[in-house]
Amino acid sequence: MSNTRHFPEGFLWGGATAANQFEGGWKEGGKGISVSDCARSHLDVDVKDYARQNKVTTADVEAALATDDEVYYPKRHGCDFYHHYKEDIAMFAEMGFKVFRMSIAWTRIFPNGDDKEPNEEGLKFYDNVFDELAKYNIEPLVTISHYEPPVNLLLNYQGWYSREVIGMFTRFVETICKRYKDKVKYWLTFNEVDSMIRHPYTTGALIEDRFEGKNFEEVIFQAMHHQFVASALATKICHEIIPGSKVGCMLTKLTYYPLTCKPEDVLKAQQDMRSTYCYSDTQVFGEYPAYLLSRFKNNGINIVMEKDDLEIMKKYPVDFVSFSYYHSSCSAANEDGSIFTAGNSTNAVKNPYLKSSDWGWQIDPIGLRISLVDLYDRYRKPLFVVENGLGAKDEVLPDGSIDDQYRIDYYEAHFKAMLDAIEYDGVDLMGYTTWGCIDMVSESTKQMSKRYGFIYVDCDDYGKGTYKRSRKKSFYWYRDVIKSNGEVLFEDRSDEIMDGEISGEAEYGYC
Ligand code: BGP
Repeated sequence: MSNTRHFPEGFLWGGATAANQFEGGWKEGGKGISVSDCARSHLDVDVKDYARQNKVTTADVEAALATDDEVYYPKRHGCDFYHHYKEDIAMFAEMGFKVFRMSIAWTRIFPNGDDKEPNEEGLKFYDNVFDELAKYNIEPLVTISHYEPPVNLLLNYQGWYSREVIGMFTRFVETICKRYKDKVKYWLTFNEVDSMIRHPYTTGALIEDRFEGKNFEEVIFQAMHHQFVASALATKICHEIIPGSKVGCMLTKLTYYPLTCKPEDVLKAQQDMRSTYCYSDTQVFGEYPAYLLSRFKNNGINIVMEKDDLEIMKKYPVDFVSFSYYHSSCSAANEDGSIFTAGNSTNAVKNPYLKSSDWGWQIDPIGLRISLVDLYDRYRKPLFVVENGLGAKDEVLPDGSIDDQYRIDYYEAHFKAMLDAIEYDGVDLMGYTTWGCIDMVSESTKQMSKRYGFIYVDCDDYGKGTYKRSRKKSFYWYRDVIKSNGEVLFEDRSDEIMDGEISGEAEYGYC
């Protein structure tokens, strides 16, 4: 017996990538060097040790700039989309993608950020990519800044702490909006704008040792203030140059549950949630929430603002809210004796009811529904899940196939939770792009072995391999989900259950 539940007409199914982890060609076509090109992998440390991985010094950047090595700087080669884009887009089309999320590397257009003229070869590359997508009726969803500030801004300015960077960024935005006005309708300003707190180097081109004598928390919030103003100006520019364009903010949705019903734990969970909402609150409502202003006051943080900043932020809020969701975590007022696990560039108190991925991220499809409901109730703006997925170790079998049933189980449970949020909770969800629809270098650990894709890329943690693409089992499954607009998720599988292959509850890979 089949059921007719399905996603709304026109639902934007697709996949997501970012130039800094996927594109490669780091020195080709006139491209300049970005902070991500200088991000060293940490194959030699515990993958859960994010604090160490996120700590970058000026000496680290100087060492990176002195070498062309790609083994320890894997974002330099990425997965070579630069040379494989036609083949990759054809495979996305084969899966039936309606939308493809990608970023434009700032350094491909303005190699140093402060250049007078844009780099024509870089502009042409993205023309080619957008034209290829158009051939298959795939809408691009473009992240303007996804961990790609030019390293020049770090070395010769003060990264996003410097006010001048706003002008450089808006020139970049104006250039790409004018160039791609007939090709790109959906835009995101800053990927995970909140991530400046967790990894100020990649998000804001900030290194603590360059701000001696300053309160680094204040430096981070000053840089973030500049990104808020830049984001509002980018929204204005997009709307003016491309009538009908839609511009979204992008936040890391870190969902916290109280570890117990002790009021102290509940309060801690509320505060933890606010610590992630404060940035989207600012971009959606166009003003700093009172609780963030209190934090500034209580921590002695003084943000320097120009006369019109608050007015600009108020005048140009985002059109929709996009977010990444990978896991949930627990909050405990007293963390003594708590078990910790890894999360998305953060550490989390473990939830005893959840299993975790190979990298320790706790798998929680219901948490996605809870997140959607919370965000929609809070903002009443269309939502877009632009990252969600399972980083796992895949094994290529002797016949070349990859049986990633664990990934299918993960997605199936999350898709059902998403549809519940739409159908039962009234959430307005525009679309969904899986993170890493094709394998690429991981952001946190810079590993290739942490794979998210439906498409396998033959490349190891040291960059060795043919870079040949192949289809995993999940490739065909996602194709069927998109083709049926989700109906296939509800097909009767009693035969399979009798064979003992599938149970009502998804089983996930975990460590
Ligand atoms: C998000 C980033 C992505 C991506 C993803 C998965 O925070 O926006 O760039 O990489 O997390 O994280 P990781 O690659 O560390 O597994």
